[in-house]
Amino acid sequence: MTSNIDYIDKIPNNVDLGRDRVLQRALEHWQPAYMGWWYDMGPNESHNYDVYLRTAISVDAEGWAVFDYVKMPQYRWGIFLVPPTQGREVNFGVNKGQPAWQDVPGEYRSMLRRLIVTQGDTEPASVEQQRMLGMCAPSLYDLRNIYQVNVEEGRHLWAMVYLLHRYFGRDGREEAEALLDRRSGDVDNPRILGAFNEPTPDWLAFYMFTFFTDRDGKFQLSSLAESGFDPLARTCRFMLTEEAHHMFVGETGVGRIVQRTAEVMAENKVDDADHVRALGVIDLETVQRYLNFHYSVTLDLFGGDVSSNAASFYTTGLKGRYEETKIQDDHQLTDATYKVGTVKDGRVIDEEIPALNALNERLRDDYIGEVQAGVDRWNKVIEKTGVPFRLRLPHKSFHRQIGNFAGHHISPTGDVLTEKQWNAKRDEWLPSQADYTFVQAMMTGRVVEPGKFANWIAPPRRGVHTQPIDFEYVRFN
Ligand code: BYC
Repeated sequence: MTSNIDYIDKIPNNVDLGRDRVLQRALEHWQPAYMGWWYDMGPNESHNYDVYLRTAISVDAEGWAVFDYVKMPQYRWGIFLVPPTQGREVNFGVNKGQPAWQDVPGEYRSMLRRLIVTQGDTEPASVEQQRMLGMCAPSLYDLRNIYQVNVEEGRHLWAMVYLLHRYFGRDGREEAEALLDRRSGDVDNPRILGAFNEPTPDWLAFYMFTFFTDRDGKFQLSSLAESGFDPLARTCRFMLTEEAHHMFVGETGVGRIVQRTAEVMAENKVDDADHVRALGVIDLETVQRYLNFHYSVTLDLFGGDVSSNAASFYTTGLKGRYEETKIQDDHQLTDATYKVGTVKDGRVIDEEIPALNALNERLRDDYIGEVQAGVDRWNKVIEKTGVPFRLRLPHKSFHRQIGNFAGHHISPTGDVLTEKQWNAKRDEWLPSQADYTFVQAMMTGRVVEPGKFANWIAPPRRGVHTQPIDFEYVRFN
């Protein structure tokens, strides 16, 4: 096991793949199926483009990436784990203090496989959701960024498929094939989790997705990086270094949209949404509705507020809390309690439940803290222009399909309404068909001149890596 990655093998890796011929052959067998999926479901019409991408060359914190032009089908997808930590232990649950597992404990096999499959399923799903967006990119800079995100999601799929092939034998190989068969939004064979079956129809949705939903990725991967199953922990640690860029794309993307809108509003002294739209930018009310949608469907990704699955994942040592080893407590949670929201007598209230059953809610709360900080930064951008509008996170009970709030009709301020009352307000709170039509009408063609940006988005502060903003990030050939 080295930090440097072997690019001589057909499948780049730092796990000495060549030593295990059976595994290597199985993965080489899966590789063409993966490429078939990429050609069918990867970014539309992109296969011959030269894209200025980063590729991992080492798993060291410093110098892990090189930047160069790559045709995406030739991107070197592979298997990269951070090196093992000598003497690492299971750090929580009933097995706390045991040496971390290098193999799958038999009794936890199906639970672990389910976690890995659920994680793996999200990666190709997001590529499928975003596949048409390259056709209406606001600049070459943004186009390159979405492609970077897409190839790295493809690599994250490889990360989970490696674990399935290496540790789960035949059913692992079957699961790896099924990961290429399910399709985002397919009625008969959908992706596993709700948000990954929602369309990502435009660039505002894409930036919201990478800000909100990729950040769920960060928190889930962080919890899995605490796993007592060491290969999972090590692969998730490296995935997290890639994830950071995706959230950067989301935060700066939304930030640049609200900046542009607020600047145009201030310049023209308009605040009414119709007037703002007439100036060719996205009104902040529409941005708020997209925010409400992506935030609420992403909150659902954390699972039920009360979850015996989550308790089992923790007790067994398979999935920890966010930054588990930095928390000062017994790491068993036998007597601890935690507050979760629920609806009682027509009101949202908190109730105290055993902390073990509330682990999804706890992770959701950690996530909400980080998301709020990002929204505050967007508001600073708006504030600087003098425009009084502020973006707000809706109450966490709003528009939920999973957990205690599912089936209730709750407003963004957390008031429980009747279905009729809620429906009457729906289009004020969530993007309507008219909103989608408006946003998409603004994004019909793509901007291909280096250094030029669509009217509805501000340029970024700097380019990619060391390149200027007007660099030719994508060559169409
Ligand atoms: N949609 O006990 P419960 C990422 C199911 S994102 C549909 O409450 P549990 C990325 C659940 O599966 C991170 N179904 O939940 C981002 C269970 O079904 P079964 C992805 C849902 O099990 C952007 C039942 O409801 N990684 O990486 O405690 C781009 C009862 O569930 C949903 C992970 O999620 C939903 N939203 O927790 C690319 C980590 N929620 O088993 C990538 C791995 C729940 O009864 N997954 N259900 O049929 C997990 O840790 C857990 O599976 C979950 C659910 C946290 C997702």
